[in-house]
Amino acid sequence: MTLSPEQTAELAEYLENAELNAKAVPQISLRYPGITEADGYAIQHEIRRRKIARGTQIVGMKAGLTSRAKMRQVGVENPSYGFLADYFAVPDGGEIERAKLIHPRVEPEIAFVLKKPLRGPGCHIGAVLAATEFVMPALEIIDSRYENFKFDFASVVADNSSSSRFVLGGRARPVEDLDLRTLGMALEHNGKPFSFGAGAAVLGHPALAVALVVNLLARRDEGLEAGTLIMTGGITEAVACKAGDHVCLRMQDLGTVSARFV
Ligand code: 0L1
Ligand code: MG
Repeated sequence: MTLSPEQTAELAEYLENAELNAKAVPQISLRYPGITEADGYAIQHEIRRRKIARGTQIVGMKAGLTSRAKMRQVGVENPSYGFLADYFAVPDGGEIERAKLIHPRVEPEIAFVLKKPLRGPGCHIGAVLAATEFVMPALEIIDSRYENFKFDFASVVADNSSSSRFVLGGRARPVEDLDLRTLGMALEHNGKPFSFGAGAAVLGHPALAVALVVNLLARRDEGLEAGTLIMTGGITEAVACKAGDHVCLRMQDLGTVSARFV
Protein backbone atom coordinates (compact mmCIF):
# COMPACT_ATOMS: atom_id res chain seq x y z
CA MET A 1 0.00 0.00 0.00
CA THR A 2 1.26 3.47 -0.80
CA LEU A 3 -1.78 5.49 0.36
CA SER A 4 -2.53 6.56 3.93
CA PRO A 5 -5.99 5.79 5.41
CA GLU A 6 -6.85 9.50 4.92
CA GLN A 7 -5.88 9.44 1.22
CA THR A 8 -7.80 6.16 0.74
CA ALA A 9 -10.94 7.69 2.29
CA GLU A 10 -10.57 10.88 0.24
CA LEU A 11 -10.23 8.92 -3.04
CA ALA A 12 -13.22 6.72 -2.15
CA GLU A 13 -15.37 9.81 -1.63
CA TYR A 14 -14.04 11.34 -4.88
CA LEU A 15 -14.88 8.24 -6.95
CA GLU A 16 -18.22 7.60 -5.28
CA ASN A 17 -19.26 11.22 -5.91
CA ALA A 18 -18.27 10.80 -9.58
CA GLU A 19 -20.59 7.76 -9.71
CA LEU A 20 -23.51 9.38 -7.86
CA ASN A 21 -23.28 12.66 -9.83
CA ALA A 22 -22.60 10.86 -13.16
CA LYS A 23 -19.61 13.12 -13.73
CA ALA A 24 -16.34 11.76 -15.16
CA VAL A 25 -13.04 12.48 -13.40
CA PRO A 26 -9.38 11.97 -14.38
CA GLN A 27 -7.98 8.57 -13.40
CA ILE A 28 -6.58 8.69 -9.87
CA SER A 29 -3.15 7.37 -10.85
CA LEU A 30 -2.47 10.74 -12.53
CA ARG A 31 -2.56 12.30 -9.04
CA TYR A 32 -0.98 9.28 -7.28
CA PRO A 33 1.29 7.67 -9.94
CA GLY A 34 2.65 4.94 -7.65
CA ILE A 35 -0.67 3.48 -6.51
CA THR A 36 -0.87 -0.30 -6.37
CA GLU A 37 -3.52 -2.99 -6.74
CA ALA A 38 -3.72 -3.11 -2.91
CA ASP A 39 -4.44 0.63 -2.84
CA GLY A 40 -7.14 0.12 -5.50
CA TYR A 41 -8.91 -2.60 -3.48
CA ALA A 42 -8.61 -0.55 -0.27
CA ILE A 43 -10.42 2.33 -2.05
CA GLN A 44 -13.04 -0.03 -3.54
CA HIS A 45 -13.76 -1.59 -0.13
CA GLU A 46 -14.03 1.90 1.40
CA ILE A 47 -16.65 2.82 -1.27
CA ARG A 48 -18.48 -0.39 -0.36
CA ARG A 49 -18.31 0.49 3.36
CA ARG A 50 -19.71 3.99 2.67
CA LYS A 51 -22.67 2.54 0.75
CA ILE A 52 -23.46 -0.06 3.44
CA ALA A 53 -23.31 2.67 6.11
CA ARG A 54 -26.03 4.54 4.18
CA GLY A 55 -28.27 1.44 4.06
CA THR A 56 -27.37 0.07 0.61
CA GLN A 57 -27.35 -3.74 0.38
CA ILE A 58 -24.57 -5.56 -1.46
CA VAL A 59 -26.37 -8.09 -3.66
CA GLY A 60 -23.50 -9.77 -5.43
CA MET A 61 -20.00 -9.66 -6.86
CA LYS A 62 -18.51 -9.38 -10.33
CA ALA A 63 -15.33 -10.52 -11.98
CA GLY A 64 -14.00 -8.01 -14.52
CA LEU A 65 -11.53 -8.21 -17.38
CA THR A 66 -11.70 -12.00 -17.61
CA SER A 67 -11.62 -12.31 -21.42
CA ARG A 68 -8.96 -11.34 -23.99
CA ALA A 69 -11.59 -9.27 -25.83
CA LYS A 70 -12.25 -7.18 -22.73
CA MET A 71 -8.56 -6.79 -21.88
CA ARG A 72 -7.83 -5.64 -25.43
CA GLN A 73 -10.72 -3.17 -25.42
CA VAL A 74 -9.44 -1.25 -22.38
CA GLY A 75 -5.71 -2.06 -22.53
CA VAL A 76 -5.55 -3.65 -19.05
CA GLU A 77 -4.19 -7.20 -18.74
CA ASN A 78 -5.35 -8.35 -15.28
CA PRO A 79 -8.70 -9.69 -14.09
CA SER A 80 -10.30 -7.89 -11.13
CA TYR A 81 -13.41 -7.98 -8.97
CA GLY A 82 -16.06 -5.51 -7.87
CA PHE A 83 -19.30 -5.51 -5.88
CA LEU A 84 -22.93 -5.16 -7.00
CA ALA A 85 -25.19 -2.82 -5.00
CA ASP A 86 -28.97 -3.20 -4.73
CA TYR A 87 -29.73 -0.18 -6.91
CA PHE A 88 -27.60 -1.60 -9.78
CA ALA A 89 -30.29 -4.26 -10.48
CA VAL A 90 -32.52 -3.70 -13.54
CA PRO A 91 -35.35 -6.16 -14.36
CA ASP A 92 -35.20 -8.19 -17.56
CA GLY A 93 -36.76 -6.10 -20.35
CA GLY A 94 -36.51 -3.03 -18.11
CA GLU A 95 -35.23 0.50 -18.58
CA ILE A 96 -31.82 1.96 -17.76
CA GLU A 97 -31.77 5.69 -17.12
CA ARG A 98 -29.01 6.98 -19.37
CA ALA A 99 -28.89 10.37 -17.60
CA LYS A 100 -27.79 8.69 -14.34
CA LEU A 101 -24.69 7.27 -16.07
CA ILE A 102 -21.59 8.77 -17.71
CA HIS A 103 -20.77 6.69 -20.82
CA PRO A 104 -22.35 3.25 -20.35
CA ARG A 105 -21.27 0.12 -22.20
CA VAL A 106 -22.97 -3.27 -22.11
CA GLU A 107 -21.31 -6.68 -21.78
CA PRO A 108 -22.68 -10.22 -22.31
CA GLU A 109 -22.04 -12.40 -19.28
CA ILE A 110 -22.85 -15.66 -17.49
CA ALA A 111 -23.97 -15.17 -13.88
CA PHE A 112 -23.60 -17.82 -11.17
CA VAL A 113 -25.72 -18.16 -8.01
CA LEU A 114 -24.23 -20.25 -5.19
CA LYS A 115 -25.97 -22.84 -3.03
CA LYS A 116 -22.95 -23.32 -0.74
CA PRO A 117 -20.37 -20.85 0.62
CA LEU A 118 -16.93 -20.66 -1.01
CA ARG A 119 -13.65 -19.65 0.61
CA GLY A 120 -10.08 -19.42 -0.68
CA PRO A 121 -7.18 -19.60 -1.01
CA GLY A 122 -7.08 -22.63 -3.26
CA CYS A 123 -10.65 -22.37 -4.52
CA HIS A 124 -10.81 -24.33 -7.81
CA ILE A 125 -13.23 -25.06 -10.63
CA GLY A 126 -14.48 -28.26 -8.96
CA ALA A 127 -15.37 -26.44 -5.74
CA VAL A 128 -17.17 -23.73 -7.73
CA LEU A 129 -19.22 -26.20 -9.79
CA ALA A 130 -20.13 -28.20 -6.66
CA ALA A 131 -21.22 -24.99 -4.91
CA THR A 132 -23.31 -23.59 -7.80
CA GLU A 133 -27.13 -23.64 -7.61
CA PHE A 134 -27.65 -22.37 -11.18
CA VAL A 135 -26.34 -20.08 -13.91
CA MET A 136 -28.25 -17.40 -15.86
CA PRO A 137 -27.53 -15.11 -18.80
CA ALA A 138 -26.83 -11.54 -17.76
CA LEU A 139 -26.06 -8.11 -19.13
CA GLU A 140 -23.57 -5.99 -17.24
CA ILE A 141 -23.69 -2.23 -17.73
CA ILE A 142 -20.25 -0.85 -17.01
CA ASP A 143 -19.69 2.88 -16.61
CA SER A 144 -16.13 3.90 -15.82
CA ARG A 145 -16.05 7.01 -13.71
CA TYR A 146 -12.88 8.01 -15.57
CA GLU A 147 -12.78 10.43 -18.50
CA ASN A 148 -12.79 8.66 -21.88
CA PHE A 149 -12.91 5.20 -20.18
CA LYS A 150 -9.11 5.58 -19.65
CA PHE A 151 -7.51 3.89 -16.66
CA ASP A 152 -4.74 1.64 -15.42
CA PHE A 153 -5.29 -1.47 -13.28
CA ALA A 154 -5.13 0.17 -9.82
CA SER A 155 -7.45 2.97 -10.95
CA VAL A 156 -10.13 0.62 -12.36
CA VAL A 157 -9.99 -1.61 -9.27
CA ALA A 158 -10.54 1.50 -7.08
CA ASP A 159 -13.51 2.42 -9.29
CA ASN A 160 -15.29 -0.85 -8.37
CA SER A 161 -14.22 -2.36 -11.71
CA SER A 162 -16.60 0.06 -13.51
CA SER A 163 -19.70 -1.64 -11.99
CA SER A 164 -22.88 0.26 -12.65
CA ARG A 165 -26.00 -1.79 -13.48
CA PHE A 166 -26.85 -5.41 -14.25
CA VAL A 167 -29.77 -7.33 -15.75
CA LEU A 168 -30.46 -11.03 -15.07
CA GLY A 169 -32.87 -12.94 -17.24
CA GLY A 170 -33.45 -15.96 -19.41
CA ARG A 171 -33.57 -19.38 -17.79
CA ALA A 172 -31.80 -20.41 -14.58
CA ARG A 173 -30.22 -23.83 -15.14
CA PRO A 174 -27.99 -26.11 -13.07
CA VAL A 175 -24.43 -26.41 -14.35
CA GLU A 176 -24.63 -30.23 -14.60
CA ASP A 177 -26.86 -29.83 -17.67
CA LEU A 178 -24.53 -27.49 -19.55
CA ASP A 179 -21.06 -27.30 -21.06
CA LEU A 180 -20.29 -23.71 -20.10
CA ARG A 181 -17.19 -23.62 -22.32
CA THR A 182 -19.04 -24.27 -25.56
CA LEU A 183 -22.21 -22.35 -24.65
CA GLY A 184 -22.70 -19.91 -27.53
CA MET A 185 -24.03 -16.37 -27.35
CA ALA A 186 -24.96 -13.41 -29.52
CA LEU A 187 -25.23 -9.82 -28.31
CA GLU A 188 -27.62 -7.64 -30.31
CA HIS A 189 -27.57 -3.85 -30.32
CA ASN A 190 -30.67 -2.18 -31.71
CA GLY A 191 -31.73 -5.44 -33.32
CA LYS A 192 -28.41 -6.01 -35.13
CA PRO A 193 -25.76 -8.54 -34.15
CA PHE A 194 -22.89 -6.78 -32.34
CA SER A 195 -20.74 -9.68 -31.12
CA PHE A 196 -20.66 -13.47 -30.85
CA GLY A 197 -18.82 -15.68 -28.40
CA ALA A 198 -18.78 -18.73 -26.15
CA GLY A 199 -18.24 -19.28 -22.43
CA ALA A 200 -14.63 -20.43 -22.88
CA ALA A 201 -13.68 -16.84 -23.74
CA VAL A 202 -13.85 -16.21 -19.96
CA LEU A 203 -10.59 -17.64 -18.56
CA GLY A 204 -11.17 -20.91 -20.45
CA HIS A 205 -14.26 -21.64 -18.29
CA PRO A 206 -16.51 -19.07 -16.56
CA ALA A 207 -16.42 -21.03 -13.27
CA LEU A 208 -12.73 -20.05 -13.07
CA ALA A 209 -13.83 -16.40 -12.81
CA VAL A 210 -15.79 -17.32 -9.66
CA ALA A 211 -12.72 -19.11 -8.23
CA LEU A 212 -10.64 -16.03 -9.08
CA VAL A 213 -12.97 -13.73 -7.10
CA VAL A 214 -12.98 -16.16 -4.14
CA ASN A 215 -9.17 -16.40 -4.12
CA LEU A 216 -8.76 -12.62 -4.36
CA LEU A 217 -11.23 -12.12 -1.49
CA ALA A 218 -9.25 -14.63 0.60
CA ARG A 219 -6.42 -12.08 0.79
CA ARG A 220 -8.82 -10.03 2.95
CA ASP A 221 -9.99 -13.15 4.84
CA GLU A 222 -13.39 -12.87 3.13
CA GLY A 223 -15.39 -15.43 1.16
CA LEU A 224 -18.75 -15.77 -0.61
CA GLU A 225 -21.94 -16.80 1.20
CA ALA A 226 -24.49 -19.33 -0.08
CA GLY A 227 -26.96 -17.44 -2.26
CA THR A 228 -24.36 -15.01 -3.64
CA LEU A 229 -24.71 -13.83 -7.24
CA ILE A 230 -21.42 -13.57 -9.16
CA MET A 231 -21.12 -12.14 -12.68
CA THR A 232 -18.18 -13.77 -14.46
CA GLY A 233 -17.10 -10.98 -16.86
CA GLY A 234 -17.74 -9.91 -20.43
CA ILE A 235 -17.42 -12.76 -22.95
CA THR A 236 -16.87 -10.24 -25.76
CA GLU A 237 -16.02 -6.56 -25.97
CA ALA A 238 -18.66 -4.15 -24.61
CA VAL A 239 -21.02 -2.05 -26.74
CA ALA A 240 -21.44 1.69 -26.03
CA CYS A 241 -25.09 2.72 -25.60
CA LYS A 242 -27.07 5.97 -25.73
CA ALA A 243 -30.66 6.84 -24.77
CA GLY A 244 -33.11 4.92 -26.98
CA ASP A 245 -30.74 1.97 -27.55
CA HIS A 246 -31.88 -1.62 -26.99
CA VAL A 247 -29.58 -4.48 -26.05
CA CYS A 248 -30.45 -8.18 -26.12
CA LEU A 249 -28.28 -11.17 -25.20
CA ARG A 250 -29.27 -14.52 -26.68
CA MET A 251 -27.53 -17.42 -24.99
CA GLN A 252 -27.65 -21.04 -26.11
CA ASP A 253 -29.83 -23.15 -23.76
CA LEU A 254 -30.35 -20.19 -21.40
CA GLY A 255 -32.73 -17.90 -23.31
CA THR A 256 -32.55 -14.13 -23.66
CA VAL A 257 -32.09 -11.08 -21.45
CA SER A 258 -32.63 -7.52 -22.62
CA ALA A 259 -32.90 -3.86 -21.58
CA ARG A 260 -33.49 -0.45 -23.09
CA PHE A 261 -31.73 2.84 -22.35
CA VAL A 262 -34.15 5.72 -21.80
O1 0L1 B 1 -14.16 -2.24 -19.14
C1 0L1 B 1 -13.97 -1.85 -18.00
O2 0L1 B 1 -14.50 -0.82 -17.54
C2 0L1 B 1 -13.02 -2.62 -17.14
C3 0L1 B 1 -13.58 -3.10 -15.86
C4 0L1 B 1 -14.73 -4.04 -15.90
C5 0L1 B 1 -14.71 -5.00 -17.02
C6 0L1 B 1 -15.65 -6.16 -16.90
O3 0L1 B 1 -16.67 -6.09 -16.20
O4 0L1 B 1 -15.36 -7.20 -17.54
MG1 MG C 1 -18.45 -7.17 -16.74
